[in-house]
Amino acid sequence: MLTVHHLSNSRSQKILWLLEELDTPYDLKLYMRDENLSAPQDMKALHPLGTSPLITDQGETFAETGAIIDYILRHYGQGKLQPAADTLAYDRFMEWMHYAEGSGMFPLLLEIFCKMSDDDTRQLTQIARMQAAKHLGYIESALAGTDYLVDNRFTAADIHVSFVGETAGQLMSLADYPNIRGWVARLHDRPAFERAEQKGGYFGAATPP
Ligand SMILES: N[C@@H](CCC(=O)N[C@@H](CS)C(=O)NCC(=O)O)C(=O)O
Repeated sequence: MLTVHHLSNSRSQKILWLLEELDTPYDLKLYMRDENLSAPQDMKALHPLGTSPLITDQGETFAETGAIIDYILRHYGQGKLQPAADTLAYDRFMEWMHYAEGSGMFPLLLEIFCKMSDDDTRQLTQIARMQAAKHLGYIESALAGTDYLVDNRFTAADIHVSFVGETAGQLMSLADYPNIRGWVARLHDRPAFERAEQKGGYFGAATPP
């Protein structure tokens, strides 16, 4: 059975949520962050990156949220939560899947790293904020007149990209982004999200990196 190595209040909540949506059984191993909010040594022993999420399946351990979502959809999804592969919707779906960690998270992580630094990072923080505004504006406009990112139906891309909206909400006001706020609230209302939170512990996002 697939094992999810779940670090408290981290991206691996997305993997629990995905598995709950798919009704796929899994073993859950819980890990707590250390005093520096890093993953504990036990996770580093599993994979050179030691970051969360990690999954182990068939004796192999994998990192990276997007790759893990793709793995689970291919091995356990039975075509659910993603468009058919030969459609334009699938190409858009993949665009969002790569976007989440490839671009969307970057300015938010930059701001978090600036907060962690003792140096004067005001200029860098300002750049991070400008970049974040660009990305939040992009997601906001993609959600205009639609409940979900792809084809107005819930897919794993919503699960993956929601971490950008949640993390941004912890760092700054989302008053100018009503579509993002409504979308995140809609996603958090899903029974599978709530089940994942019950099993994995409270998920407030933005304790990262
Ligand atoms: N791009 C990676 C980022 C992984 C990552 O940085 N995860 C954070 C938790 S949300 C983490 O493991 N932090 C603790 C650490 O790096 O020790 C992914 O999507 O899996």
